[in-house]
Amino acid sequence: MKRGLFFAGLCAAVVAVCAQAEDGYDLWLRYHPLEKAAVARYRPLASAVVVAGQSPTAAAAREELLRGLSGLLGRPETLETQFLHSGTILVGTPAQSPVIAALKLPLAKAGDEGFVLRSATVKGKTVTVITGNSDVGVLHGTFAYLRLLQTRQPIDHLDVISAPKIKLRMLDHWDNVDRTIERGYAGFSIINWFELPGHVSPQFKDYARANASLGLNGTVLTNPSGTSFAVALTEPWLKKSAALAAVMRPYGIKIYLSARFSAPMEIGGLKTADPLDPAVRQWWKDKADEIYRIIPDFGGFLVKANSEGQPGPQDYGRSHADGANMMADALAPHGGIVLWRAFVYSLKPEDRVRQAYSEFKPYDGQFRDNVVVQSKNGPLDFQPREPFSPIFGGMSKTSTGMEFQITKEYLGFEIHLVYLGTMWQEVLRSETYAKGPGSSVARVVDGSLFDRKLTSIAGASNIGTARNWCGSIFDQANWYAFGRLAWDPDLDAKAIAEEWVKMTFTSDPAFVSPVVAMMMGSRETAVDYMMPFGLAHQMATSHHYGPGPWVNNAGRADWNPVYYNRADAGGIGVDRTASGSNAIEQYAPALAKQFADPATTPENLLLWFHHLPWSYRMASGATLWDALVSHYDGGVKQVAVMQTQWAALKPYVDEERFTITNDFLAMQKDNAMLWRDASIAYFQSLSGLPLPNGVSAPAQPLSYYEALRLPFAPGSPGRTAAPFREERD
Ligand code: GCW
Repeated sequence: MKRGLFFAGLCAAVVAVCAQAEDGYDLWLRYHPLEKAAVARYRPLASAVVVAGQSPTAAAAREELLRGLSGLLGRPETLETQFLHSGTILVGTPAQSPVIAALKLPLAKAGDEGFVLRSATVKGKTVTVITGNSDVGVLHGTFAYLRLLQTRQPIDHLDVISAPKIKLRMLDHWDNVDRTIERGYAGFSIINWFELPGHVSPQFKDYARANASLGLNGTVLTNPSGTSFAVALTEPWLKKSAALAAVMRPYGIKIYLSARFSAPMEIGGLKTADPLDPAVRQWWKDKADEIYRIIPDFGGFLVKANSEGQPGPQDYGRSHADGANMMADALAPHGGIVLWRAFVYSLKPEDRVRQAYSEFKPYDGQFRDNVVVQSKNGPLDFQPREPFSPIFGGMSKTSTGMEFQITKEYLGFEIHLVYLGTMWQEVLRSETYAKGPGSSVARVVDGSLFDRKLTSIAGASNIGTARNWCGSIFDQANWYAFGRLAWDPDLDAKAIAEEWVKMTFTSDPAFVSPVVAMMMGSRETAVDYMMPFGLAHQMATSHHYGPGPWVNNAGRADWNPVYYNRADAGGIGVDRTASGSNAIEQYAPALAKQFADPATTPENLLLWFHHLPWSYRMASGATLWDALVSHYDGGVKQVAVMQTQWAALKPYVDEERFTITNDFLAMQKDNAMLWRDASIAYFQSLSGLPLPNGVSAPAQPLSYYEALRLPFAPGSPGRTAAPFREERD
């Protein structure tokens, strides 16, 4: 007896310790017990479960529901339909469950992957129904139902219909086959190619769960850059991918691979990769047939061609359309898709930000139906702030897919706390005016503006072998927000942040509201201390880690910070109006007109579109010089505020997650100061103007910052792994 008590006490102590030590592995699917009041409210409505389906996907839904309910409320009974009682959750499609079918729920609106959640009365019993037209819809509904509990929403009168607005919702891995990750800041690739296909790490199932919980339905396993990934298209490697596909399949997620344009030469022994050469076309057809024999539900190819040194159709005098269509023809018989990236640039005299549109617009309408032209959100390169790319709205006869960067290459890696939901919302809600007002980027991407059936959104992943997946806890929010916006690009970034905070930490309002406030302001804060007013590409060196607005690479007179800021004694910014590169002409006339005049250009993009004197008067009445310096300084002050806010929240967070965030905020503060001081030191050396009141001079002379060689951030072995690295930045 005594011994029993001792053990009980020991276990309780261990549980208490374990409960505190959270390493972040569980992401937003923690399912920790809810507080008593919530359990009392929910448990009577969620005390038993009937899952009708038998498929692996239905099994995944059952497993998740039991796991979630057991954790949140206490284990439910699992029942057969005939015994259902009040408080039962009925799960399945109408085809599987006559009881659900009899309710005649409005499933038409749920589509192939959506769901209906409904409170109903069956045989006099109060039940909750989780249903969809497919098992995968039911699975998505299951996650959505659990999210309601995790975020403390009412569940007694449920009447939810939800369907994804975008067809392909993709997580793109820039993972190299040697497991390094290009622009990865969270360790190595979670895909262990060496162990595949013999062993699939259990982490992969958790990866599938996390993605399915957001409704993502595709993942590109390999980096579209570099040389090594062609090997992934050979038979032994396809078998490795097939093993991963088997784990992803029950979760409604297809796998895609990057296709290296020169693969017919590298792994096929051909002398050319010319897309109009019959032997090359046949090679891709045969390759597609082979892939589908091994992975019957293979999604398709992601292609980076004629960009940053990658091979492509232009090597043979052919167009992007020729290249994309060749692959599309090979995949079409199998239902496969080509995601052809519009991120192209080569050493041409044309303004760098004009190039993607210039190269693609002439081919509008010439791409096959199974081709998506996938553009980054902005015309340049995932900078802290860019206007939206004119590809969106500018190509009405092409499926133009959105590509966001979840991994924070230009926004402080795993170190800086920067919530990207607000940035993506800003892009998605931008007006293209392609068909007048109401033509937002979201309406282009969801296909409704130009009536496109094939629609797509992709995020360059931020995950790796770090125990917390993303390198930092707050970067999990970016994976989460991307997935939620992929499902519904009209969701509100603040609402998404609130959900994530509640699911990841606690629903205590004393914690939720300050943390959400921190997140909501965080991107603007980073913009302020790094690149205010539409400045872009001001990073020092190839690691992109710190400031270098003075960098003007010898021998590379373009595409460096000086090229992008054009600062001199007279002023700063790039003239992209008719008197400059005229990049504004790529936008709809209403926008081009707005961007033509500094007075009507949004202030946060002022220097993107205009070269202005330091004395230019901002709307506030301050000079551009004073306003610029104040923004740099304000950004640093805001990081200090975030530090204080976080420190005050210690009582609400476990030690481990508190500490990593606290440490990173301190590093962010140092880094923000460096950005501010170096930028001010350089620009002041040009403007010769005094600093505005309240801003102190940079701690060091300009020469100090110029000479500084920043160490690489930890935990990012892949950062230098890709070839062409030095040529690319
Ligand atoms: O921003 C740049 C990155 C490259 C990346 C490229 C791209 C995959 O620095 O690392 O390569 O974008 O999107 O193709």
